[in-house]
Amino acid sequence: IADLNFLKALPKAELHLHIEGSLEPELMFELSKRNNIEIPFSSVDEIQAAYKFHNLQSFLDIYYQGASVLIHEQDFYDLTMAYLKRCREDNVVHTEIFFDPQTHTERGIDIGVVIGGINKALCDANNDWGISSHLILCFLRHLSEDEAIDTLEIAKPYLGLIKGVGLDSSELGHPPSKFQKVFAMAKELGLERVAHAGEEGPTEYIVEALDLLDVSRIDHGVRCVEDEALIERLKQDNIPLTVCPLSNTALCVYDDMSQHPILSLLDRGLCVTVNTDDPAYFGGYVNKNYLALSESLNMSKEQAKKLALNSFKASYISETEKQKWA
Ligand code: ES4
Ligand code: ZN
Repeated sequence: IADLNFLKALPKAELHLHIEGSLEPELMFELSKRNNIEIPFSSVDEIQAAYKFHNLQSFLDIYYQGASVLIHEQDFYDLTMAYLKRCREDNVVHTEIFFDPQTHTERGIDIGVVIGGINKALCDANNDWGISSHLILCFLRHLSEDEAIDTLEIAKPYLGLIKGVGLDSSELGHPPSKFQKVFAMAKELGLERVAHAGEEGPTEYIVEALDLLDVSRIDHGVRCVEDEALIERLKQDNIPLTVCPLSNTALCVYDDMSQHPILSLLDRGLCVTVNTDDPAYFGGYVNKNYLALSESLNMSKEQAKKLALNSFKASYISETEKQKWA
């Protein structure tokens, strides 16, 4: 069985991380004071006590509220730098970071402030620690496609800093088909495409993301286990899944980690990867997610190595960079 020291030593990439979901209660509390933003908690302990979720929506409500303390470029820098420190501790040498511009522009924060602060931290971590990264702009699927198109429009001056687009937030009732136009525009602009699908939503949403949004990765995707033909297609077409074990148990997608299908999907030849999603809310960073698989699913060292290798294969680093980790 792969123990923590073995897992720590493996070089890993993270491909599914919402930067707003890395806001630890301590920093949230500090920023609420620094920026004079009211949050309905009077201590770090009270914030932590509120983190009991029963589905995706019950989490999202608290997650958007937490993000309201982020105002200045320095706040986005501090947020991102704190996450990158955790990457360094966990031997995560490459990370592809989601951010939700609409969570901030809706509150009157300029997208340049958001991207500027995040990007400065990414540059510093690359220079100081050799951690490489890409940024993926996510559209909030509970909002309209027109609002997603507006967001892509205001991001145009920053496209040199953005690798791709994604689709997140409330999945049920907001199928990928709703965003066909904006994903076609993103493709035209040369951006990579990913989408959350098959976390809470049905397998049809995974198929739609592939057919209508032309995505090259699926975020979560765990409900593919319900459709044999889909599993075969994901394998044939080499579509990776960015799986988030501790997220899935925190949001009650599975009652217990022992029920998680990630290792059986791995053994069936799918390119599955291990990620944190929203580590400040779901109880741990990358190594803790790997460790949970060892403890609950008896993950072997071979399986852990394969998962770490998959994280580079599934990433958007160049083929020459991939050689380094092969
Ligand atoms: C998310 Cl776990 C999850 N699912 C969908 N959207 C999200 N945004 C942040 N975390
Ligand atoms: Zn996610």
